[in-house]
Amino acid sequence: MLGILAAFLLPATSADASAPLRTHAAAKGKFIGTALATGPLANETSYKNIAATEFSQVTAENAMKWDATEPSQGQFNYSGADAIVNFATQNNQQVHGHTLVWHSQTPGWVQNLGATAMRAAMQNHISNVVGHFADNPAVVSWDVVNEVFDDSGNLRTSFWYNTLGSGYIADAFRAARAADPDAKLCINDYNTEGINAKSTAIYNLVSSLRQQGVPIDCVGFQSHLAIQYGFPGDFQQNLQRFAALGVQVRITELDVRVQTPRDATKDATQATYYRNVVNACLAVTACQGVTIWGFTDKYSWVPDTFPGQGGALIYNESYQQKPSYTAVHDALAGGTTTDTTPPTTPGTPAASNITANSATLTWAASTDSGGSGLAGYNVYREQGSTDPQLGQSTSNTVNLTGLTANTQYQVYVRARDGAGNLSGNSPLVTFTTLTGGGGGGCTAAGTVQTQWSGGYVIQPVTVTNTGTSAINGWTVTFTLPAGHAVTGSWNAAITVSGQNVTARNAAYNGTLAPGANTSFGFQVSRPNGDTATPSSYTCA
Ligand code: 9MR
Repeated sequence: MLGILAAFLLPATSADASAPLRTHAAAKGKFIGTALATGPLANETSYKNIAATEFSQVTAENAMKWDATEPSQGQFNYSGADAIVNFATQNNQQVHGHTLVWHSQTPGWVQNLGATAMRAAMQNHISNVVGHFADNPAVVSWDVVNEVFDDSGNLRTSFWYNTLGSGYIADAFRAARAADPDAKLCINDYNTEGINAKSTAIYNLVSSLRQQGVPIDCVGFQSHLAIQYGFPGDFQQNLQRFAALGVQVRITELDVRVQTPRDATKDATQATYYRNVVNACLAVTACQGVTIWGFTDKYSWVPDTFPGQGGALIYNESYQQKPSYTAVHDALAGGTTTDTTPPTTPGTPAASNITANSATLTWAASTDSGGSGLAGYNVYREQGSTDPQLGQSTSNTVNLTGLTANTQYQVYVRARDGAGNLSGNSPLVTFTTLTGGGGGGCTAAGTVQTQWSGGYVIQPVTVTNTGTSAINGWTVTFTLPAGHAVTGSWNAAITVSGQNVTARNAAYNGTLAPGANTSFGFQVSRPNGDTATPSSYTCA
């Protein structure tokens, strides 16, 4: 009765705002989940209450892994797994099975098998574990394979791969489908939130498996993030490209660690990461929901694995809600209003560490007030009608690579927010990459042609290609003695910074065949009576 009265008397928004995460998630057609540990689930009332009230989905943090379910060959133990599935059933939650085939937490007896026996053991394990839950409506999906790629996008050389070759992946999916034709079957990995070599390798694998008719339905993005590494600004775009393959996607193990101790600033940054992840999932129809890897900082894998880091979850050690909880809550509860306010324009980039094919740019950071938060920066080359993108970054610095040697670049930066709004263009920075050296390098030597009390002429400075292939552009650097100043030059473009002089080829003498040479010259003024001249020349 009281409840009915309260619902009647309170304004709808207030009742709505105090609703748990799962209520808001359900209204958006998504799940909000947590990993569960069996110890506190059995022993701690606060843990149990929050797990039941706030979440509509659970994943066993460890209880369904191979070392828990089949510690000895053929001896299956479902005590922990059943405890979690029963809890989920009582609380009307769905369960994601984690995980069937992984290189970690797999007993030694599996790892030591030969190929035929290992394949049979894998199929038997999948068939037993998935079969055990196949008729349970709470268990709706499985991580069939976990972390099968390394960070470069090559298949991980685990004992699975080393013994069975890449075919174990398709075999595992087929075995899982046979054991439960209704469960959604997933591949799961970390460091795959943004578009990168590893996520692209998974994308290609999923695409190829589906073309071959291998039953794979879903891709999990673990999302173990850290505020010091920046937010992957292309997360939503990445989810979307997988969705276009026809698979479901899900955030499977979200946490956002900080360097401990926590403070209000770190908490606020962390909260934007949580909000951005939830918003990315909300924006992608194929995203089923978000699972957080635990909910209280009292129980988290982070401090053990990353000493000095922690505070990664949405409740503190005393089960109090953190700003990250509010961020998840508000993102799930948010209306359909979208952020249309772009971030502020970044400052003028400064170029440093310039080589023949790379350069570092740094600029004054942007801010974002539109709600979705600053996601990162895109870096473009000014080239007229279409400006190609040279790189992107999640912080206010980028290392551009793959540049062309001895080439002038005019570059600007635009900030990007979580909703994809782009800021205005920063002012341009202009820099010129160094000469490549043509596969062997070059030398430069200068001769004093004439000198007088107040100056001298260096002619020629001979530039020789000492390499084995042609040079397309050269750069000679040298140092002027104190008080000396260049007053003229020919056959090279000279720039001076303090006492450092850079001479680049003119348009007509940059190409040198192996062994060929060319020359330039310059004139310098110096204090009366000074007899010094530059002592050496460096060619690149
Ligand atoms: O959180 C899990 C921790 O309790 C275990 O000790 C650890 C063992 O490898 O696994 C942790 O969970 C991992 C998950 O199963 C797969 N992705 C990475 C997770 C964090 O390491």
